[in-house]
Amino acid sequence: MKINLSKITKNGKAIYLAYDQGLEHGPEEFNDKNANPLYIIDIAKKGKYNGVIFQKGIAEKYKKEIKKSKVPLILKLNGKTRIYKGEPYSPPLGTIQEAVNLGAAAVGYTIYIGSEHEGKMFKEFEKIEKEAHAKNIPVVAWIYPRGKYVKDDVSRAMMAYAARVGLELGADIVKMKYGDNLSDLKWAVKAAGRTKIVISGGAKVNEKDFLKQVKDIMKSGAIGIAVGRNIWQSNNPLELTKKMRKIIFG
Ligand code: FBP
Repeated sequence: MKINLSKITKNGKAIYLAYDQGLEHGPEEFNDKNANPLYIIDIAKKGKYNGVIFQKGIAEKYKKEIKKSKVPLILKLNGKTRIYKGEPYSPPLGTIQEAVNLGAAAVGYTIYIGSEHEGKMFKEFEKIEKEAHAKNIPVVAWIYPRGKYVKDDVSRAMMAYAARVGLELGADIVKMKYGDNLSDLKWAVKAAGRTKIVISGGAKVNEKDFLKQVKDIMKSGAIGIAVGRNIWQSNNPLELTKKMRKIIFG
């Protein structure tokens, strides 16, 4: 099924501002400024992001401001904390109907391939995807190889596997991790076929390293980045966004 991605891309490219870390990592990732979702909405708006990623709670409580910002909402429909250290499982936390009610332009869903619970996540993803596509809502799948059987989640084989699983399952965009080897990433992009790839930002690094990563992403054929900490933990998120935009959109 061909889903229209025009609401969450520009000239086939995309930058998304990810802010589901409050659930995934806990508020230890935040400071006085970026603990406030309004700060994030402001960056997303002024930085002209093609999407801002929130869990349902923030999307509901800040609905008015998100709508006013005109930044497309990508509603994350599952998630977990990192307190439990067992085999990873991300349960569904919201529905497509809720995404529609919140005005979401797309939905996001995490699958940990390789986990003992992989099958359950596949099944739950399938339901979400079917309902989303019936309403022409794009599905962004966070595909992260993880669990005790995964030795190196960003090896050439694992990156390509993550990308390919996205294509096989029918995701419109796969959000995946990058291990700093451009040729591996190019192979992963190939493995994804017509499913598009965006790369996860990762933990904060210095500006030079971050922008090098963005350059690699664009050389690989991926369509862009879904970044959180490197932007909203930066002292100057809009300056950095400008530099990132220049690389992505030219
Ligand atoms: P960052 O740019 O901050 O790494 O965000 C990307 C992201 O995928 C978030 O959407 C998510 O909360 C987080 O990373 C999950 O990271 P992990 O599962 O590796 O802890």
